[in-house]
Amino acid sequence: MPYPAWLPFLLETPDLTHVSTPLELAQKEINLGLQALSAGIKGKVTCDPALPRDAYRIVKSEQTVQVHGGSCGVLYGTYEVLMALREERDFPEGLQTPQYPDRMVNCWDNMDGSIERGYAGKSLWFSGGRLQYDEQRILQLSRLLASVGINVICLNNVNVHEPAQDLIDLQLPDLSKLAALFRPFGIRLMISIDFSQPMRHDLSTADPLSHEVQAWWKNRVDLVYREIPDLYGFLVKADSEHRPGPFTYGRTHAEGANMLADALASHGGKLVWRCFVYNCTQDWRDRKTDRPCAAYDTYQPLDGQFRENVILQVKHGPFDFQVREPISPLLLSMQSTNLAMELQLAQEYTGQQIDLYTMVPMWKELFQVLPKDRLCAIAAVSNLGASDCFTGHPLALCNLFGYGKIAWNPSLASGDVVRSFVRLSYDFSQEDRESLTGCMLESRAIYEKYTANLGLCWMITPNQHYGPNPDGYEYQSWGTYHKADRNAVGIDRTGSGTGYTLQYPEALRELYANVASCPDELLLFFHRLPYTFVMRDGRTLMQRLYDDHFEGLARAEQLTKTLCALPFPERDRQEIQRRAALQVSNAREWCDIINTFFHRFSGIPDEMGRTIYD
Ligand code: GCW
Repeated sequence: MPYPAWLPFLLETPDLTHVSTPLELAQKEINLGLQALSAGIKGKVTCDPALPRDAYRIVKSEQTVQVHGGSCGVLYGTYEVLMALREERDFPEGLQTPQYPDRMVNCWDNMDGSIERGYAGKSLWFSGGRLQYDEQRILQLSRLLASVGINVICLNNVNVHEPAQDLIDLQLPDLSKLAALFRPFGIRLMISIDFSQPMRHDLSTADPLSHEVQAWWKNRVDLVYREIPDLYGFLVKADSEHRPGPFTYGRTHAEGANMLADALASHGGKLVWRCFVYNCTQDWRDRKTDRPCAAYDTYQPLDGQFRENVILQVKHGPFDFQVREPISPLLLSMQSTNLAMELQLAQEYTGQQIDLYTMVPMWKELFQVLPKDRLCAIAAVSNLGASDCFTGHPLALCNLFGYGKIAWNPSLASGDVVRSFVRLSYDFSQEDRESLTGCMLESRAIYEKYTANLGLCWMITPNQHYGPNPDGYEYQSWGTYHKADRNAVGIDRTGSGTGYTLQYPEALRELYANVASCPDELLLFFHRLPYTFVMRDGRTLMQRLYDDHFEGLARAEQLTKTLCALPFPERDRQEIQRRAALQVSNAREWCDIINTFFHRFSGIPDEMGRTIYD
């Protein structure tokens, strides 16, 4: 079933026969779009090879709107024209260029059709061990991605299980066909590879310093580029959560990444190397190892040793996409290495596309501390799947939309991005639009309050990662502890504790290390504090834990009431209402279980006398 998402006025898919470039596509799209919008003006698209690839300029006269752009900018400018008309706003003035040249989506799709941490149905392109897809849906998806400037898609899971290892061996012709579908949209494919791949081809080692291994990769890459000359490159998860990597051979990650980068270099390919490396077999009794320190400890000493076509991809926080984490200090410390920041659109720890959770305000916090020019690229784990609306929850589409917008221009205000999404997606009155925008903008703060607030992380049900289980990860090997006892909770990560704060540049180090200046939202991430600790607002820590949870639940109930009263089209209404009801019961479980958990430890009653189940 076609689902136009935020482009409902573009129901008709352009005829792609004979279309192979973004310029040809843009010329079709502008005519289709202006007609659909009954804009009463003509459109003209021209490509100016002197402009940067993604740049465009929109020039409007009485009867025409012209888009001048670089080879992909023509298409971005075209979608901008159509969306601005639909939103009844002005066209942007002057030359528009993106902040980051490479704006990537990483899909964790497995070849059996399942998606690791996928909450929107099956894979859109894998099934039964091979590539298999509905062309129309791929075109629809490409259009969505291109309309917000996303230009790279990694098709397969970073955990490269069998048979995905065959992708670059046996399935090249099929990959090449899929690449051709994405190409007119300016979207390039990327493939996740397994570091030990040569060993499936009769080599006895995958040592990056072995000449035989280097030659094997060079040869493999040449074959791949013969079929897909514009492949973006390879994505690698190595020495992470039991994946193979250079550590097996006593080599550094610079040696591992550079070997692959050298094989890709002559084709202009990039090697994207993930920095999600930590000890996942930690003994919970070990109080010295502190997982958030791991990425910096591994990679910072290697700064400057990576080839020019290597990009280190770093998760935005030092743990793993919790509802609130401080920015990864690795992102602030690598001066001479190409960096990409990794976000997660899939709501693994943030409500699994059941609970409403709009991420743009959370990302904006990162850009407040991250100098914009630190990154050369940006990546996000996909929230897509074969559900009708692509993201399971129709409003989770806003995270894909917002990601593209923010990746293009991180200075955009959260409210403007969400308002655009709402305006494009629904024919609502202004009052209803504002009310939906309000719900979406406060959704993250609400979720944080009823789940693990004040910088507490990992109180989630193990493996599944939905719903509360405050001690679920406490005695496991993943390095994810809160250490709650009858007096106190949290971990001292300052210089006198695990030393994690020492990884930050001075200003942030001071801010976080000092209890008096550490933001409330991160207090228990950085400090171990007694329940009787008096917070800035005069309440005790214990009271804040109770108050936030009751407030989070009450606001979740209100939020879902507001949502359910909005006149969504039938297509979305049922899904939104069903998920809203589940969100309220999830919020209630979280509120009651976390409050009971702390009450049992501390024995401190709620000052307001509300019910805490014991
Ligand atoms: O948090 C973990 C997820 C894994 C994921 C891993 C990663 C793809 O639970 O499912 O594996 O992060 O980012 O590599």
